[in-house]
Order: sequence, then structure tokens, then C-alpha cells
Amino acid sequence: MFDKILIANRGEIALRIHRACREMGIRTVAVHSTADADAMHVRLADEAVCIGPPNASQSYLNVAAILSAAEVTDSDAIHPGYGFLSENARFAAMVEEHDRVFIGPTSEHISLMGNKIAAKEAMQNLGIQVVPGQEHVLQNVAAAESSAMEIGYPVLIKAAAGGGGRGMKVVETPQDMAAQYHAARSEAENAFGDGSLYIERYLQGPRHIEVQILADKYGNTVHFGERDCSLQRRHQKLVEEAPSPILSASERETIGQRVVAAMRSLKYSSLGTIEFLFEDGEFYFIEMNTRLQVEHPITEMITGTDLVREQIRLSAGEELGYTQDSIHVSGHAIECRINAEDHRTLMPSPGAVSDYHAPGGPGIRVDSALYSGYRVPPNYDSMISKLVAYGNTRAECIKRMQRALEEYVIDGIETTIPLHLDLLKTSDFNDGLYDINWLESFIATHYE
Ligand code: MV4
Repeated sequence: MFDKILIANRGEIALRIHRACREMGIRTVAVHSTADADAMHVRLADEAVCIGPPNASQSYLNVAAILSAAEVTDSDAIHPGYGFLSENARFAAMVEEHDRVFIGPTSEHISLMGNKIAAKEAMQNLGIQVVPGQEHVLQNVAAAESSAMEIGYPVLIKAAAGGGGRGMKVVETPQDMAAQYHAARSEAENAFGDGSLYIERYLQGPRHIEVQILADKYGNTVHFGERDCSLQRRHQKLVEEAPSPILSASERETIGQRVVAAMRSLKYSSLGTIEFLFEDGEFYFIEMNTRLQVEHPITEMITGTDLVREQIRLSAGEELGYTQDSIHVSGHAIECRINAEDHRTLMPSPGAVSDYHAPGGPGIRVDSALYSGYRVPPNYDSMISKLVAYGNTRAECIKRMQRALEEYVIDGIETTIPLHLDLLKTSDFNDGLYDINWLESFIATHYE
């Protein structure tokens, strides 16, 4: 097992990783920008190294500074968390070249899944249904038009180097194709430096369901069921729940088994999440995330597993040590992402937290690096806390989440707590009836 891990991240996830390390008897190194000198993860870690100015490109994305910090602290491994360098194949390779362990899959697997066309093609060859379309780069508008005729309108043009919705354009009719093709292309070029595009049928009201897997380096692969992440706005998830309220036990088992078989054939190791759009009882693969995800705690709650501990353990070369039969989904969990934003406009609201009191009691977990007097810097993502509720039933879980949101005190800045309370009151949420477009229209109508 590792003696010391460098945590190449900040905020709640740096703290979450630190907590797993502490429980495993592993020493931790925090790296931080000058804006984060007073951060909780810096205070708790055994050692801390300042790696640059507030701008993430010069600190949390500064590969040379992070590798140097690993070198001077003699860290055995680097945990990238999510975002920043977590899905950067070149960074993963460089960590290994510097004789440290990258806590994640191989750089080849990161690279494969980073190209959305290659990922789709690989998954289809492994027997996973993908959204109908074409698994190759569009050469020009004419090719896009003839593909769209075959697929049937509406279609969606996506960036091969994309993910998270950037460079995506819906094309409703053949007349719109040329304009949308060029718009997608320049957006992709600007965002990713790669204008490669592909095309799919546009699904109009699917749910976003993702399957959590874990694999060791010896072919032992398991899944931990699914999460429903359909409640999002502008590709930012707000609320996630597990299990999905609309999936049957047999649907869960079928998709889980298929995903596990595919990942085993691919010789994938580490944590991973396979994302699907789910419509009319069918799963369509869209993307795979090769990192720890923000919403991992809801899976931990319903399966009683510490996924970060498992990820670290398997990266150190340990065997999984259990089989699918020993993993049971029990009860229900919901995560509300609390952002430092005005709850109506969703505009960022950084600043000093004058008073802080986190909720507790039965079935409540708070993953947050906030404390009273902490100043939320304006330089990073506005998510400041993940409030997670567990219940034996979905109804109990919702009630618990409501009372925990009411208990939560975060004074001095605006937060999205009022939005969560409003959303939890709706009959659509209580009935579990929502698709990926629901939250956008709820916000538009409720706060107009
Ligand atoms: C889609 C889609 C509809 N049809 N693909 C958005 C980000 C990227 N991960 C894929 N995304 C979508 N792909 C087809 N063929 C709708 C979305 C989408 C979406 C997906 C998951 C969660 C939220 C979403 C919000 C808007 C659009």
C-alpha cells in the first residue's frame, strides 16, 4: 500500500480523498493555489505545497508544478479527483514516467474514452447499444446531410473531443444543417482545438442514467448499480439519486451485467462510470467517465462501500477480493449540489461565509470543505457542498433531505438551497417523473 498520496485537487473532493487516506493510514500532501492557502484540505493534510497563482491553468492544471511537488514530498501516488487533470491522458502517462502511480485507469483507457467516436465504436463492438448514428468523423456538410437522411431528423451533431455538452448542435430539418454544422465545428475548434464532429439521432426526452463500475488489474470487475442524473441545467447536474426511480430490478441487473462484461473485455481497471440515455425502456451509451465522480456518495450510501478507498486500494495493485453477489443495493439516496449562486439567476456569489452550521442526524452526510469564516474564492467552480440523504425508501429520503436543507446555515453568501427546497416540493419530483429537460423548464417557469 502507498505511504503517501498527493491530492491534485481542491475543495470538497480534496477533503473526501484526504478522509479515505486517513482511514487507510496513508499520509497526504495537499497542493494549492495562493487563493486556497486557507482551505480546509490544506489545513488537514500532513503536508502542503503551494503550486501557483489563483488561475487554475497556472496551479491545479500546472503539470510541472504538481510533478515537482510529488517529487519533493516523495509521494508514491497522485489522486487527481474530478475535473482539472483527472481525464488528461498525457498527465496520467507523465505521472507514471516519473515513477509515481496515477490513481485511475491507464492513460490508454483515458485516451480511448476521451475520443467520443472511438469510445462509441469500442462499446458497440463490445455489445453495448449506442445512440443510432455513425461512428466516424463527418468530412463535410454533404456527408452530414446524407447521414441525417439515413438516421432521420432531428439529429444531433457532437464534437469527438467534446463531452459535457460543448460543441453540440441539434439539427431539426435539412435546411438547418449547413449552419448548425459550421457552428458546431467552430465551437469544437475553439473549445478543444479539434473540430472533428459526429452525428447521432437526437433523443427528445431521455433520462440520464449512469452505471458505476470498479475493476482491479486482474480482470475482476463489478458494478454498484446506477445513478439517475437527469436533473441538470446547462450540463451542470443539480440533484442526483440512486437507484433510479424508474428502473426495475431486472433492468438494473441486465445493464449492470452488460457493462461489466464489456469492461472486462476492454481490460479496464479502476473506477469508471458508463453514461447512458434511457428512453422507452432502452439504454443508449453516450460516454464513459474514467474518474471518480462528484455524485459518487449516493452510490456509497446505497451499497455501503467506500469507493475512494476501493479506488486507492486497487491502484496499489490489490485484488478486488469480492464478487458481484456480495454487492447489494439497499434503500435510497439523493444528493443536492449546493452552489454559491443566487438561486433564481444562478449567477455566482463568492465571498465570506459569516456563519456556518451543517445539518446532521439520521441518514445525513455532508461533503463540504466550508467552515465559518471561510472565503469562497471567485476563481473556481461554485459548488461548495454536497448534501446527501439516505432513507430506507425514496419517500423517507426526500423528507430527510427537506429537513436537512432547512437545518443548513450558510450565511454571508447566496446559495442554491432555496432552489432545492422548491424543487423537492414538486409533484413531478416526488413522482420520479422527470427527464433531462425538466429542470430547465422548472427554473424558467418557477422563477420567471
Ligand atoms: C444527447 C442528447 C440527446 N440525443 N445525445 C449532453 C452532454 C453529453 N454528455 C451528451 N448530451 C446529450 N446527448 C443524443 N443523441 C441529449 C444530451 C443532453 C443531456 C444528456 C445528459 C444529461 C443532460 C443533458 C442535457 C441536455 C442534453
